Amino acid sequence: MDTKTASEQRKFRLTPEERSFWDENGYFVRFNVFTKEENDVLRQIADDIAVGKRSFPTTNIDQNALVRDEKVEASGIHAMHKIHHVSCYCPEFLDRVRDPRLTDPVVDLLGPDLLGLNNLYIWKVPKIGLGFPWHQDKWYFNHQYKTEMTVGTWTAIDAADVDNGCLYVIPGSHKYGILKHEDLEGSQQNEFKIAREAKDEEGVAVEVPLGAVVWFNNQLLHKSTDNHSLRFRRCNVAHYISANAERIPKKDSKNIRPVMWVTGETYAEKMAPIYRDVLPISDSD
Ligand SMILES: O=C(O)CCC(=O)C(=O)O
Repeated sequence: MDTKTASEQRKFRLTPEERSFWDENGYFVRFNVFTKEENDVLRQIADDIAVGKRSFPTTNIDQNALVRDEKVEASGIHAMHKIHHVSCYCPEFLDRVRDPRLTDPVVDLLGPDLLGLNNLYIWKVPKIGLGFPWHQDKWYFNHQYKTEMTVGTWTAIDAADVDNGCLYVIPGSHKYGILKHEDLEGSQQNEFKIAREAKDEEGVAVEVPLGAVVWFNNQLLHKSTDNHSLRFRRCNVAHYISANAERIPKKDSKNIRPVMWVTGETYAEKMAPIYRDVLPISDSD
């Protein structure tokens, strides 16, 4: 498929049906967006990072919490949970973030000037892969940026279903406002907090074949369950923000998260620094 379209063509833009589903529910899904071969390129890079064949900042690598807490033994890929800010260090992931099949609908939602925020690759390995609690990604972004809406895309590297830990969403919860998020206890991935007010019975499983993409409003309540199957459930998550958004100044400049240019104009005074190319990996990373 020729995906290198001129940006003004925008052949993957939102349909009116998707737009009204989005407005009502806070997400929508497309099937067959990426081929297995295209996703295999990302999978191979992530696996190479997991086994140390490709360098990546160790601060951006999260082990499975059960392995970390020595509750189960696993190594290599099977000890992985996720890596984050991947598109800041791997050109193939940066290309994916800028792929019009992901960005055309985002331009319809956020406008023509887009920046890429966090970018994750999640393994959720067979049997021990852990889920994520109910949360709203915007709770996290609100500590870093001032803006009305940000948009996430969730690409299925493998088919995802209730057995291997697919996403669950609460349709319409993007209209709830931002709920309180609290710490988790136990062997969990402790980088995530839980929105305890979310009602589990309102959750809808989003089962998808590999290559499908879920676009979601970052205020949408979502979670995922543990992987009880013998299959992997891998995904790539890319978050977008309008370049018109403003960064909230941080005292500690070392902890400023990198923001990647995606498309359109930039407003450096609001968001500096903005990167156009992948960053070098230093020895201290
Ligand atoms: O892929 C998953 O299991 C959940 C990911 C998620 O909730 C997130 O990235 O915010």
